[in-house]
Amino acid sequence: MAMTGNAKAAGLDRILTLELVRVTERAAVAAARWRGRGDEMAADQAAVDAMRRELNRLPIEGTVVIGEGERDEAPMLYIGEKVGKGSGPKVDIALDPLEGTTICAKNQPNSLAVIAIAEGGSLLYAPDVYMQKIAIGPGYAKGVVDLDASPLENIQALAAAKGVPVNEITACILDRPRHAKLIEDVRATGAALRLIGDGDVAGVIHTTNPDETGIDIYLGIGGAPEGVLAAAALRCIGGQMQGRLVTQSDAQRERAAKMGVKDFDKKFTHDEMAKGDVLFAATGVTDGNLLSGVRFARNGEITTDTVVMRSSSGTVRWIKATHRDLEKFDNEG
Ligand code: VTB
Ligand code: MG
Ligand code: MG
Repeated sequence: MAMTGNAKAAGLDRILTLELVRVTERAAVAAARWRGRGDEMAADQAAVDAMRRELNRLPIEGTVVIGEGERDEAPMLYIGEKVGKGSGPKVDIALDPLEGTTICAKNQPNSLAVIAIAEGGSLLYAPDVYMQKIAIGPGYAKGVVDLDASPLENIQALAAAKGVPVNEITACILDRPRHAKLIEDVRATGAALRLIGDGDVAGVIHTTNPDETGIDIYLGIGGAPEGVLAAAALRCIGGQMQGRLVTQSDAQRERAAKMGVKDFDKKFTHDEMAKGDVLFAATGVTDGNLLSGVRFARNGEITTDTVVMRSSSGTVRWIKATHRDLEKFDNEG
């Protein structure tokens, strides 16, 4: 199924879906070796190196559009970096080799290796600023919740749509001082909270399976790059999300403008942040609510747990893989 030229009319070459698994698996394994060692930088660097090495083995002409930062601050997987073998479809890539570096360093739940791939020009080029976000899982009418509605309105509407009392709704929010008012307002509705230290890509994805994760809605301000990654996931697995950039200085607005953002106050829906055919993969680094962390067995076998999905088909695959002799291939072309 070799493919030449650009992505097909039907979307991206589906063979890339499974190729992506290897990319997040390898990043996750590299990061997992640093779990619980209190060294966020080392964990992140290991994930970045591994992800970049695997990406450069893919038959794509890829451009990193959401990555580790601007070229002058990130030596690898910076925004604009070309990755892949250079032959194959032209794709845009959003990635976070270790989403939740602090979680990994502390060996707490839900750190992930994450990537999304889309046809060129179809991901929002989000600068590294904050984004105000709201997300719920699939099965609800469009517009049940809204970024501009109050927490009370949103939680009540969601509870009614789910057919449960408000006190059976759980909202996931990043535990930050900037969310003091939001946290108070959500508690006042009667809903429960899951306060997380980091990792809002996982937080958003968790809304897609409340029975398993206990999370019905994600609310609050997190990273804009993480917002686009989460939007890509929801495009594939279902659900609704809205996001709005939060710029705090002229310098940030300049950066955003340079990346093509025209309207700073625009409320983006998830399908505006990630258009067209999108592939998304995430591998658990530490144990999480939907994905197990990497396991290192005494016999040398390594087990990884990955979800990989594609928007045009809506296929969601959960892939538990056992790896033997993983490092053997590290130095191949
Ligand atoms: C979130 C979360 C990330 O940053 O985007 C958050 O998903 C927002 O930034 O895991 P602050 O830490 O400044 O609140 C992370 O926690 C770290 O990248
Ligand atoms: Mg990162
Ligand atoms: Mg991150």
